[in-house]
Amino acid sequence: MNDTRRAVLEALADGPVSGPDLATELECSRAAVWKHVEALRDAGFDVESTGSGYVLAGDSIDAYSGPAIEYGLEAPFAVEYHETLASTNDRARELAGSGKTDVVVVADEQTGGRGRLERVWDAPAGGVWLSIVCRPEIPPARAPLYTLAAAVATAKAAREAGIDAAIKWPNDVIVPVGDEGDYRKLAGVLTEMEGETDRVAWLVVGIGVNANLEVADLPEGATSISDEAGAVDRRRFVQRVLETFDEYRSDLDAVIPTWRELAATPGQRVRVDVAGTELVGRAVDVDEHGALTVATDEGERTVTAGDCEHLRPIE
Ligand code: BT5
Repeated sequence: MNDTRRAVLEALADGPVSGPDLATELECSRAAVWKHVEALRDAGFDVESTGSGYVLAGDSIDAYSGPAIEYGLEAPFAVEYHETLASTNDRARELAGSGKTDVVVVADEQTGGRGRLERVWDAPAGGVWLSIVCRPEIPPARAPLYTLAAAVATAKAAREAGIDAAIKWPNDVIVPVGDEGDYRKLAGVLTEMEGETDRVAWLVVGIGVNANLEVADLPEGATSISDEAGAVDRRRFVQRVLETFDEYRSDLDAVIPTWRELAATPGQRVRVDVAGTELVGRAVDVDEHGALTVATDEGERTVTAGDCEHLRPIE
């Protein structure tokens, strides 16, 4: 959002304020003020015209749009919002390829959402589907920390929304069901990158959260925020995810300790599918790069990537 529009919005939040007063305060024309007000209305802000001027209606801003997400966001991201997109990761990759950084692509609906290994990700309208473009100065070995930071940020935002969320290695946010290791999937992360052996050029961190969705509209084994805890204010939820992600990407050493606190995987019996081979055992811990150590009958094995399934404990 440009500075004048943000100033108009702030004045409206403290309003009512008249158009001429605002024009004087911001040193612009009354026509310009009117244009900003119309643009804010288009972005979903509920601007009322009263006898004493313009005022933002209500206590909270429940709009879900680029300017609404940027407004009050305490993290340095620009937000590009689309009602519908094939995949926010695809759009974010385009932006990354043209040199952009610290941009977040958000869509209400995705028609070609992707999971890992080209799996389909169901993304109907009402969810939180976003992709963050960043260009960190890190070697590729540190990149998985960004995926873990995204899972940490998502799990924390879900907990703030009243959900008993946990992380399943490496990147799923789940809601445990019972104490036999069962769970439902609330969110997933898909990180894509380009770089050379010693340096990351860009990272696209895609986060998909089943926010305000009916479980019947989701694949089996999935759950949603609205089903677990009631509808969430998606604008605030996205802000919290971005703010927490920003906090951890600026302090990568804090990612693993927090991940451990939120993780459901260590201690579980797991089956990890690593490029076609299966590993079964007890998940022990993650190392400083986010790799999982599994105690198997043949000794400890460390896996850096793969699909992990929590198994029922052996009686
Ligand atoms: C993931 O893949 O969990 C990563 C999902 C990332 C989605 C985000 S949305 C924004 C951005 N743009 C994109 O196009 N993608 C990212 P994976 O671990 O491979 O899990 C995929 C599997 O989860 C599928 O094979 C289904 O079984 C299941 N699944 C599909 N849609 C789901 C949903 N909405 N909720 C829960 N599970 C789902």
